[in-house]
Amino acid sequence: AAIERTYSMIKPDAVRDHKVGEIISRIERSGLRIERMELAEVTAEQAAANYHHLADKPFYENLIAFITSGPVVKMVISGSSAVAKMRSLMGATDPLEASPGTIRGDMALDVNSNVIHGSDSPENAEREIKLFFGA
Ligand code: DAT
Ligand code: MG
Repeated sequence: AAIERTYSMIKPDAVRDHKVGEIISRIERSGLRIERMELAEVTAEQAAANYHHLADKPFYENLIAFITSGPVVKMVISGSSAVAKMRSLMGATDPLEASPGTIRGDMALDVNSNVIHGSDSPENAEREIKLFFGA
């Protein structure tokens, strides 16, 4: 499979709850490579751009408030089929539906604070890497 890049970030809930090390360990154990990593706060502009597809949802305001509520760990991750591989490590969006053994299945309880973000396509990955790390 093709070597590709994806964008991922450990969300503010997981940073607050001291889960960064465990999540990074899971990513590294999977064979994916962390190319870049930075602790930073998501700006209002970045949050709006990252979640533009959800702007009409009732939970949108909460989602923006949550993702800007404290530092996140931003990462560029690379490897064979990195986009799909990260999505598989993360598990389903709603932790109640995420399988045991996935990051969300093991570490999150609630769709409002589901521990980690990962791009959903190679095109979105490149767009999100630019959005969060610059050109
Ligand atoms: P994912 O994060 O798995 O890519 P998404 O892009 O559909 O999922 O949604 C982005 C985030 O929005 C998700 O991580 C949590 C929040 N979200 C999605 N659906 C939700 C819902 N039904 N209720 C509350 N928050 C939701
Ligand atoms: Mg998404």
